[in-house]
Amino acid sequence: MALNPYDLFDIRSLLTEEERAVQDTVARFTDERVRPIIGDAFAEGRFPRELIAEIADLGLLGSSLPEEYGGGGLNGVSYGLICQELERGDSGIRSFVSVQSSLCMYPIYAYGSEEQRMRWLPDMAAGKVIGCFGLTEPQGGSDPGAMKTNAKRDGGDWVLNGSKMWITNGNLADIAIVWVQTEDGIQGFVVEKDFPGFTAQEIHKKMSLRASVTSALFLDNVRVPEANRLPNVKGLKGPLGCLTQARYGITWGPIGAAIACLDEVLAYTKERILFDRPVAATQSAQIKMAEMARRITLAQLLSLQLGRLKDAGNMQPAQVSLAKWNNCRMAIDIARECRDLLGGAGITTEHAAIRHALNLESVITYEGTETVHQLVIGRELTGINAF
Ligand code: TGC
Ligand code: FAD
Repeated sequence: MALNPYDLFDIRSLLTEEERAVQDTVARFTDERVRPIIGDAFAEGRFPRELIAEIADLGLLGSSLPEEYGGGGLNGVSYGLICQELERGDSGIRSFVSVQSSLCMYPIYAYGSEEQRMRWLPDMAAGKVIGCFGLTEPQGGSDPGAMKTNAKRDGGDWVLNGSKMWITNGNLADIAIVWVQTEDGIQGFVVEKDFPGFTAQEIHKKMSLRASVTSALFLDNVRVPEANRLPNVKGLKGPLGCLTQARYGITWGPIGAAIACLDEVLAYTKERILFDRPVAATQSAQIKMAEMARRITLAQLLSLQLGRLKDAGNMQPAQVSLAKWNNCRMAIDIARECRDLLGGAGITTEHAAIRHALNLESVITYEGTETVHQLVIGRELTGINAF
């Protein structure tokens, strides 16, 4: 029996029935609702916000949170499969879900009070309240501990000043989880979009993640009530704990992007006749595609084992770093190679490869650059901090 070219090691047989059902549901959504429109949305530089309600109805926002907060109670592997299938459509759609689920709902759930959870999480799961996550600052995202944005206590309130850069969902968001310096170390605040002094400015001229909203946030004497401070975490481990959740999902996402690219070139090279034979019949094209399948298979095994470790409560940040590094590198290499195999046709958004390749330039940079993740592993191996 022929093997599935996108699952050569039958990873699917290692999934539970529920995990398979989640994957199938999201795959259908991507095929029917995302892929037909996403090339144009990317070309127009438009996030397809009309999909938000459907994404929420499918239970993809906060899917791992308990049902009492509007979540789906799904395990980590299911969340990973959601990311993979969404990113098979576009990294921007997966980004929207990652930010809402892992970077906004997760900190409210993990670090918030019960009142804060009840106030925001059910509406966020329903897609009625959209969040963004403000950690990176203009002077250097790799070193968030050096942030300048700060909050000072003033009576019962806090006054926030500073700015954040490259914030996904910034201009879409109703609330921003903003990380700031305080006298007591780094703390997180829920800043509501209509608080005076708070503004979001969309970043244009992007060549990557064009079907996603990216913004700068400005905080000019923004008065935030104590009730909006996340009370249960202090220090850099607060935002880094959210990043571990999001990075885990990002290890799966690029597998989807790589599969989409391989799928496209398998079809294209069989049809494209050059020198009296299909390009797919040449040894060099076959070696390239075999190499892609090999790297996709390794990435799938890495993310699945990472997910099983996560679900057993044993996942370590350095393991997430290794998978984020490996899987982003795998996908960007594959997307670029696929773009090449499409020849000139590969340079327009009529085909997916260049869109995925350009998107992956962001994916390999955000949530910790490739270098940051390499240095995390170097530190794990040697015990020496080389940052
Ligand atoms: P370091 O001394 O290593 O750690 C400070 C404290 O944090 C703890 N910690 C972690 N906790 C949870 N998860 C992790 N991954 C953690 N890494 C460290 C650590 O144990 C310590 O705790 P404690 O209790 O001792 O205080 O901190 P450092 O300043 O040396 O920094 C280390 C470094 C460079 C790895 C970190 O700063 C880093 O990861 N930099 C990259 C920043 C980054 O990834 N930014 C992403 C912004 S958000 C984004 O890009 C969203 S895009 C989303 C989308 O659109 O999909
Ligand atoms: P820098 O930190 O200035 O890095 C520049 C270069 O220096 C990189 O090559 C880096 O690898 C290298 N470098 C860093 N440290 C070292 C070292 N010690 N040794 C050697 N080289 C080093 N942030 C958010 O907070 N929220 C978001 O929602 C969000 N969404 C994003 C969406 C997009 C589309 C993009 C592009 C970014 C987003 N980011 C977000 C920001 C992202 O996390 C940062 O871009 C990333 O962390 C890198 O920071 P930087 O851009 O300031 O680069």
